Amino acid sequence: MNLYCKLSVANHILQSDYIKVSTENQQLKAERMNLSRDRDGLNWTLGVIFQLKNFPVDNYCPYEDANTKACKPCQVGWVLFQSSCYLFLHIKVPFGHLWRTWQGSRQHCKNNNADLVDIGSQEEQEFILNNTQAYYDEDHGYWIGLTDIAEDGQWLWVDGRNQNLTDGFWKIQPVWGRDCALTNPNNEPLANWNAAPCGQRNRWICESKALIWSG
Ligand SMILES: [Ca+2]
Repeated sequence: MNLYCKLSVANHILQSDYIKVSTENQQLKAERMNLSRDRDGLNWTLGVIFQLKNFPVDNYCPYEDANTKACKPCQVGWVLFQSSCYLFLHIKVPFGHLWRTWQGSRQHCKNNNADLVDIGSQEEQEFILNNTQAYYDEDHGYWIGLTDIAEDGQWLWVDGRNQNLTDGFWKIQPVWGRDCALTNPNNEPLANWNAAPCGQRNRWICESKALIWSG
């Protein structure tokens, strides 16, 4: 074999090696993306668990069959929307209805590793509309995690975020003596937040971070 032939064979081998390596490289890149997505998801889950005092395993990870438990994004009975889980309280008790004050509602959410709902977007407002209904009379609705009880006129969400009266989905300008907000299904869908006396008893909505979220 002359030199040209030898070089040409070597070139062929190198070319096929190159194709093999670059295919493997592509596969590794794809695997790396999958792994980093899984890692982000697990970090999210860990972050949610670290915020809890106790992790209610049976509520989040019920038995799928006799031997296998599988974790779900939300506790049993809660509804998943984007990266959050929601509990809509329409509880009926034997002697009427279980409605609560704003504080009482908030305590119930906290007892369930959640807080009163924080409505941060129009999508979330619409999701909530789809899961609530008018009941009892025009003044009753569902407590949300918004109050100006600390300072009159300074409306804050439960995480401390400020809520302007010109943004959001207010129906009326809140008035003195009405320090807690509810979403009222009797009103216009995108203008249905009312300020109400915190001691009024209403249904309420809890929100917590989903246990599982892939971003
Ligand atoms: Ca929210």
